[in-house]
Amino acid sequence: QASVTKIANNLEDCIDRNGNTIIDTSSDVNGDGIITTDCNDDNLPDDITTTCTPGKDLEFYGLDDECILFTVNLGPPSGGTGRPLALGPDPNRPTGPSDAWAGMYNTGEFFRIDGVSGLVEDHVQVQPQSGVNCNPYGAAVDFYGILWAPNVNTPYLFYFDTNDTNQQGMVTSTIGGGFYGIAIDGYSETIPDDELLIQQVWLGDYSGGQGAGAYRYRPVRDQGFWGLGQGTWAKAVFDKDPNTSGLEIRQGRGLGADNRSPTSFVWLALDGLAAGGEGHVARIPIDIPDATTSTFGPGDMFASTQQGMTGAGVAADLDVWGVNQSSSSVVHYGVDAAGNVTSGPDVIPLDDKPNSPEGFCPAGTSCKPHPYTYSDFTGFGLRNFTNPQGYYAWVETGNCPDGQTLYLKVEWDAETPPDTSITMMARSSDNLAALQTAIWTDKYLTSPADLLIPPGPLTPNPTNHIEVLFELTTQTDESPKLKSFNIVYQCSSSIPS
Ligand SMILES: [Ca+2]
Ligand SMILES: [Ca+2]
Ligand SMILES: [Ca+2]
Ligand SMILES: [Ca+2]
Repeated sequence: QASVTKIANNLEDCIDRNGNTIIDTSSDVNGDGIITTDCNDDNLPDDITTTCTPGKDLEFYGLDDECILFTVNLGPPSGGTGRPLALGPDPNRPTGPSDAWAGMYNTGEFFRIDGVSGLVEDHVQVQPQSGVNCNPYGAAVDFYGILWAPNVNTPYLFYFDTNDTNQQGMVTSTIGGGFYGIAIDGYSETIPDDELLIQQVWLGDYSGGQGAGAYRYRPVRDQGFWGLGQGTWAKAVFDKDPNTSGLEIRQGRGLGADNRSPTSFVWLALDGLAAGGEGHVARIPIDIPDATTSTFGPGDMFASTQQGMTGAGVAADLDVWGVNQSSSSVVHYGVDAAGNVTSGPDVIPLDDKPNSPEGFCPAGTSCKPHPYTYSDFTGFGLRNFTNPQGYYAWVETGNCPDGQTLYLKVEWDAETPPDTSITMMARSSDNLAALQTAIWTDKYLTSPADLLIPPGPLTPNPTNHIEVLFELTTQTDESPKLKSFNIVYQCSSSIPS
């Protein structure tokens, strides 16, 4: 059965389930650069009950790991093939975890999984389009809430609106197609006096052989849902690197876009899976010309020394990482502000039993890690393109007698360049613990916000505690600035009647 598992990345988000006051989670206890999964040398992964061989540290907790938050089973009890997974905003929860969209390759179904509870909140059957069944392989959600999902090794790109899931469509590449991984970029266009965020869809080209690369789809964004299928295509291909001993580049796989300026780049994994082939990270400027194929050479290809690169992605510091399925490793490249690769590949092995053969485990096959990703494994796309909002939250407690603080207004001073905005919403509670689950007002668009009238009123009020949440958004390179704010209240007993 297909499933989705959520794993916390920060210790503060993990749960001390066994009550021993510490978070029991896998880590590199002895500092040798790798987490050893088998400290008692029985060729089985350890868990919290494992007694290590003397001199070794327990570094791996398996399913006892207290940073594993939940697992959700999806689809039929057997036979389902879960493939695409993408994160997108929960409109009811502007702060905190995104929701996850998980798709089924063999049926074209998508499930919306709540990022906090793990409950399946929505089930979408993507309908056949023009006689083509949806067999989603990857997925990405864009800024507008559109989920894009290619059929693998075809020219078919499906999409639907996550906010209105009956709105579904498919667009067919006009420039060939053997789609694999998927990414969204931050491309925008200047329409007279206005900046329109377009966000292009990038797809690895799996069709194979020399000349592999990626496809770029540029949807029309100012014509409603219909316009999403009226866009234009381009292709980037890569010539063989003459300095590489391996013979072929083979397939384009996963990719990720950065947000460099003035030129942004997409970073593409070329898997190198031909015998002896070496994987490369390849670089494509996101504004390659429409309706044509742009060819790139060795200067835009960066050798990895590793095999089977399926993922390429951008880190928060704008450095680039490749993930190598065959070699069980990742590679890191230092990249400067202009997009020049300045260091690397730094190879980080993930195989903690390098001296054991591939079949060392009882299963007898595929016992090594073989990491596999072809989408947004760093979260860079989520933070910068899917959900680029910033937030500022503040909790204040009135100094009136218990339950008698009447919150009147929130005033703020801000700079909002064109196509940026700052909105505010508030919630209140008599006790602090309940504030975390209190209901927000709708968004106030301008200062001062009168908390006694719509889009409020704030409820309960009078009360004790208030939380205000400012949301800062931009559709350009410019950012809004919240310079100061003030919460106005009085004690309710002092209201003149
Ligand atoms: Ca614990
Ligand atoms: Ca270690
Ligand atoms: Ca073991
Ligand atoms: Ca949700």
